[in-house]
Amino acid sequence: MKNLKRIDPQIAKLIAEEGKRQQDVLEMIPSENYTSKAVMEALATVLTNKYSEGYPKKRYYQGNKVVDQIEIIAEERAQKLFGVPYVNVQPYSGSPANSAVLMALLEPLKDKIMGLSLSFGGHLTHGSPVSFSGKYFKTVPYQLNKEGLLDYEVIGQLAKKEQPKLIICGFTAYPRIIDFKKFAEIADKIGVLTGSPTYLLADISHITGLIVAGVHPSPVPYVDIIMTTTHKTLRGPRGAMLMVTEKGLKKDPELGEKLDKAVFPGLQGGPHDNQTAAIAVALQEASKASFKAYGARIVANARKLASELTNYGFNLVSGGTDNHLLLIDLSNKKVNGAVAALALEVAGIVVNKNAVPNDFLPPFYPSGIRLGTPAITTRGMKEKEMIKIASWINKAISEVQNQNFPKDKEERKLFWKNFKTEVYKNKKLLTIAKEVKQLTSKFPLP
Ligand code: DSN
Repeated sequence: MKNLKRIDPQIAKLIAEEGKRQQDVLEMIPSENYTSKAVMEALATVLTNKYSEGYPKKRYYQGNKVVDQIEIIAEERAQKLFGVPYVNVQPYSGSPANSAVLMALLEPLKDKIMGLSLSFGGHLTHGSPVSFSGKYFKTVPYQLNKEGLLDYEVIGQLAKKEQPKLIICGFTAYPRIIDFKKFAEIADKIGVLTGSPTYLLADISHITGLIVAGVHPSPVPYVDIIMTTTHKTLRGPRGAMLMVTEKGLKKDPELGEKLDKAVFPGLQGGPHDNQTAAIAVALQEASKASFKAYGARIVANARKLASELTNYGFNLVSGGTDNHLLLIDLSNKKVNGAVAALALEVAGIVVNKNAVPNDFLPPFYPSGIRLGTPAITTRGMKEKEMIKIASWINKAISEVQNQNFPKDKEERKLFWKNFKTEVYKNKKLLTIAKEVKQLTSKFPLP
């Protein structure tokens, strides 16, 4: 970074600070990860200088001979890795990619989307009323059952009644295996009932790496369209891909063209060619045998962490995990997710506050926290470290549990303001942070 240091020392210093933060703490937000140096090298290249509106060999600007090759390589690698006939690697990120699916397939204010409710672990773009997806399309949210699990029977009944044009499966806070076959049966039945296709979209952003590694079933045989971000368990740069399966093409042979048009010119301008190159690199890395071992290790670590935390009396939504993430309902510890997440951050453990199914608390102070193992597994941590991490989490939460969080809005604001000052002085949390730093110093970033 010698040029950056010289030209803009202020930004250079902050980037270095963020690098140190990432090194010193346990990054346990389940949607975060560390890319390889090779991915970052591809990002920081001359490709950022280029405009390439359009698609390979059909551009609106000259000078895309090299970029065409890069984009084709990225597409071909994704086709091979996932076993799909069509890929678009241009979406800037997950939300634009999901928006492109809606734009390609649905008529605004008329057609219905059926996705998991945001408060149960769905995504904003799966039909939440605060997002484009819920404002411009009719939506029918489904929920999880009392155990925090998908109830395919109930979802099927809702689909039959509401007859959505698009069903979305794939979530941001669901710790269990998704049965894509059951979702397909639901969508196919609606198609037969209405005489026009009901599309099934799998948003696999969280679990892509696990699917590639073979530790989560693939949606490819069952769904029509797949959307994935590239920066979570796949460990690439920020970005997203849209894929169409053989089944999707059979349902609608123009699905690929429709998605292409929705991405560009529908929603985006020029693709970020440096990002495309970095996606290609990540896909190459994910095709190696070592990536399979990585995926299996993510799940083994999450399972170990889940069993240790359960032994400490933590209440895991759905009773455990099959994938990379854990959703903890902290109600029995008498602490909310906002207080717990901040205390953990002071202790060097970075998670996010999260609503739990049927949460009685508001989204800013929800009842739970969400944490996961993709990033710490990238650093090489294993079961032994999970045992230690669980004991630190337990100690840190003990420091802040059993507090009476006020119900009154104004009192709550005051409590939160005081807590935000006091928590940084908590000696026990600061001691944990030191111990965390000792551990993380043995596990360098890629
Ligand atoms: N923000 C992502 C997550 O944390 O799951 C979803 O877009």
